[in-house]
Amino acid sequence: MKTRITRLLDCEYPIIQGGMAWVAEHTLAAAVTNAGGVGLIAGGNAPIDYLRDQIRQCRDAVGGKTFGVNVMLMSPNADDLAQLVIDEGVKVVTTGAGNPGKYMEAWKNAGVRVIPVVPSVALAKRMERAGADAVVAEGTESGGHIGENTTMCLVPQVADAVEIPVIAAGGIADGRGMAASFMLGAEGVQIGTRFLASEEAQIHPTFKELVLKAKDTDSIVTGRYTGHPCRGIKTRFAKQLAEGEKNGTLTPEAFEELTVGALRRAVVDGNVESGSFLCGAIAGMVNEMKSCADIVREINDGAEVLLGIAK
Ligand code: TUI
Repeated sequence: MKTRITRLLDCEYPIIQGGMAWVAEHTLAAAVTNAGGVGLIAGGNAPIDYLRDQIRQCRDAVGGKTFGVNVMLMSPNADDLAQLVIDEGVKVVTTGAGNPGKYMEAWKNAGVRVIPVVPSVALAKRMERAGADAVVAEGTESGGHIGENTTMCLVPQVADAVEIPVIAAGGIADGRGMAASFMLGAEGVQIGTRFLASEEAQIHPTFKELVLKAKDTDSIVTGRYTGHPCRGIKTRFAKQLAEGEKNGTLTPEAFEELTVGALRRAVVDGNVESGSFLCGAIAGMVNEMKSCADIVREINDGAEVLLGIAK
């Protein structure tokens, strides 16, 4: 399938991988890129030397094919990572959790394709004016830090509001979700949760088990009162956070303290007592481990059949 996204990113399929902190390292990113999509290395809060090494290992593994970096704008390392992607000649950057306006000029001058992730029409329009090449319209079904609008409502409104191509995200894990996104005006999809249950994802087996076993009702949003709502698997720990938030026994400060380092505890340690297993609401539909190549091909081929453009 060819769209403005496959042309912009020089890839076979208009499928990009979500920039999941701690999860999206070079092995996963390279696997998605080598499958014909666009893999991303997530900056998260990681140190710059580590990320430089990740970028180089990914580049070595993909033989000239396109991969990118996700810059989490709340990270204290965001300025340094913004420069690193330029220094390393990374071709694609997505951003999350903020407005990347201050980096836009430097990235554009360096020829980087800039794709901000946005939770609203207003931010999509602002990003287009600032020179973004495309936007990811991310619905509240997504894992991690989320806005309030749903994918179904957000994608068509963003597609109507901007001229640049729109990539849909949030709740997409098969060909039906991709085809539906295209019907809403998207020209690509960003997928995170489906890749958690991939053979190449270098995450703790407990995390994969939680995703594979999740039902439709097994995700929960916590932290709305901190200003940074996050969706993840409804573990006992997540339920305790939600309860403390609701009944007032956990102050926002105490909440932040409990969740510092919680992504690492989930992804690296598989710690269900105090880890935050961020993932999207579509986890209930992810029931089988597969290779990234199979995931990308099946989603794309499924969408092509539904859209009536299969060869
Ligand atoms: O960024 C994400 N997902 C994330 S980031 C993350 S790490 C984190 N952990 C705890 C608290 C905060 C971050 C885990 N998952 N997705 C993209 C996304 N961007 N979702 C929402 C936004 C967003 C929100 C506000 C983008 C822009 C924005 O703009 C505010 C402004 O400055 O105008």
